[in-house]
Amino acid sequence: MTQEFDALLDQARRDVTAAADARALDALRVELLGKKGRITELLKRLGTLQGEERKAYGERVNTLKEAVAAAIESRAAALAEQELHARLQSEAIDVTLPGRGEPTGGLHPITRTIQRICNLFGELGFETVEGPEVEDDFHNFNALNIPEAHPARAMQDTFYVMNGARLLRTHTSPVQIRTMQARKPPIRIICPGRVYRCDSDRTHSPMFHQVEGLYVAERVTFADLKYDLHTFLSRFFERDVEALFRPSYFPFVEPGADVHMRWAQADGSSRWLELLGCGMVHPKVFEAVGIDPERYTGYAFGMGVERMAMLRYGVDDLRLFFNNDLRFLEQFK
Ligand code: 2NL
Repeated sequence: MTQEFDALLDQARRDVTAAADARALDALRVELLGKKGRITELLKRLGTLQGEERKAYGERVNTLKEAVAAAIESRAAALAEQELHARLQSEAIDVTLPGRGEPTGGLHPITRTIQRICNLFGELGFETVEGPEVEDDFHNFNALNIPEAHPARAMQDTFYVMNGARLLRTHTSPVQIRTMQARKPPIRIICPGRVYRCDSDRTHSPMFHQVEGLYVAERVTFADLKYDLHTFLSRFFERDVEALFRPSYFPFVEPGADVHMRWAQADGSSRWLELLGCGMVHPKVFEAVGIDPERYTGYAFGMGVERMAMLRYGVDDLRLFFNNDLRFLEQFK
């Protein structure tokens, strides 16, 4: 009898120690101490015994049962401890590690170029003014002395909306027209924004950006225009730009000019690069907005933002600005 108990306790201890996890240990608990467990079966034998024999047997079975229960409890505690340790290991957080940080956004190179242009003209006393992108004939064409037959007015060149009653502005000049209508000189403004032309190929986008400038006051001269544009260009390109003013025609200025700058070539030579258009505001434009051309003069200029951005950043394909490819855009952060 004692031998049987000792063997059972021995085996039970070995099994309990070998239980790899809580589930295996639980199965052992049922097998040994459960309703139909081996020790429970031993206890049932009590009913067949009497007197001293029964008492001695009962004590031994109880001792056995407690020893098995103690082995199970101690193994359970060890397993719990093990599990806690494993969790502490796997869920450990090193609070001394540096943060991962958030991905940062950045301004589009066209936006950055517009801001740069407006800031530089701001240093020359210009105020930034914006206006509507959907315009009417008067502000976009008539007030600018653009004749009815001018090709810019044709359907192929301009996006008309509302059966021709409105159009998408083809330049930002209407903002200057509206400002001249609303204010009295002196006026010194810079007008950035989106403009639209019915044009789409390798070098033309139907939507692009322009910055136009206007300075109206008494005795504004072409010398002011040359000085201000030369100053701007030198600051924009961060070097002493050599500029060339070549006569050119725009209906809204007289005289008019294209501005070129000397551009170094890879082979050491240089060539003239056209950058922008400019001129003295045409008297017809002043008349259209109610400014006396006998008292006031003014200069105006206009430049394409994409072109300025391409030159500054060395971008060779206009379409890169509109593809929204992050591999391109992330280089400007
Ligand atoms: C170009 C040429 C130019 C203007 C824009 C202008 C505006 C008013 C009156 C007179 Cl309200 N002129 N703007 C003048 C000359 C040239 O732009 O090639 N732009 C990309």
